[in-house]
Amino acid sequence: MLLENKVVVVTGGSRGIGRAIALASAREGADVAINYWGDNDRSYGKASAVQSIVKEIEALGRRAIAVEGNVADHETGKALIARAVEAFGHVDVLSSNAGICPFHAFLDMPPSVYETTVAVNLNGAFYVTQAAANQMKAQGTGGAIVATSSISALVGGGMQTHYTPTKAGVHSLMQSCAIALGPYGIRCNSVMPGTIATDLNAEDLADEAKRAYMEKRIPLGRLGAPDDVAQCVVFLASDRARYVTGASLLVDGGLFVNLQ
Ligand code: RM4
Repeated sequence: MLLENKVVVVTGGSRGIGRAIALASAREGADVAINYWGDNDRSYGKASAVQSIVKEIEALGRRAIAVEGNVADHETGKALIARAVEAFGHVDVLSSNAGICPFHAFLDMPPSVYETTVAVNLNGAFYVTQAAANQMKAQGTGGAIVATSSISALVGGGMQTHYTPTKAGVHSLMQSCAIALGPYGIRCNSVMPGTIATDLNAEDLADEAKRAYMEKRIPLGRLGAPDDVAQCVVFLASDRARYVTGASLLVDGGLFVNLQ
């Protein structure tokens, strides 16, 4: 078990990649604090999305709590960490995963779309990372922070001019935090998912031509699944990556390198 008796905090953990990270962490022996915001997704039967993942984790014999909060609010990270410590006694891993990607053209993008995307994806990552790092430092036993950056930190998207800078910023945040937090034994790394089929891009990929184009560009021949990313997050969070910090891991099926 790679995360035996660890406490893992996941932001944006009710759906998509975050949900997979929460589940994968529990399967590897962790208790999980799951942040969510606006959980109006009823795709998981009668229970809300977050309650269904809590039940799924408890069915594995691990503990889980659901904590609502918008990571864009600088108080949310502190409250989330406090609830995790209250419930489980300590925090060992932060998966800073919460993010949005409202696809939008550049020239007529309203300030609200730009500012909300930056507030959630970048400011949110900063505040939650800061809150978790302060708790880890106080505990004195190190820790691991894994941010969900993106292939979009490295390449652009015509409908993502607001989004790609935030993913580049998340990657850079982990690089600088690796330096600032190394003295406390806190490792900071990022995963860079490629095109992973989640509700974040369901509308975008509902366009069959777009979906076929993306699949054709991926050497492994398929869109990614959330658990493809979650397994890499578990690795970076685990002691197997004990000498890895300030690094990033592309999880994209070869999409980034595929020029021709
Ligand atoms: C990723 C990448 C994918 C897109 C998601 C929403 O960073 O750009 O292609 O589907 O974001």
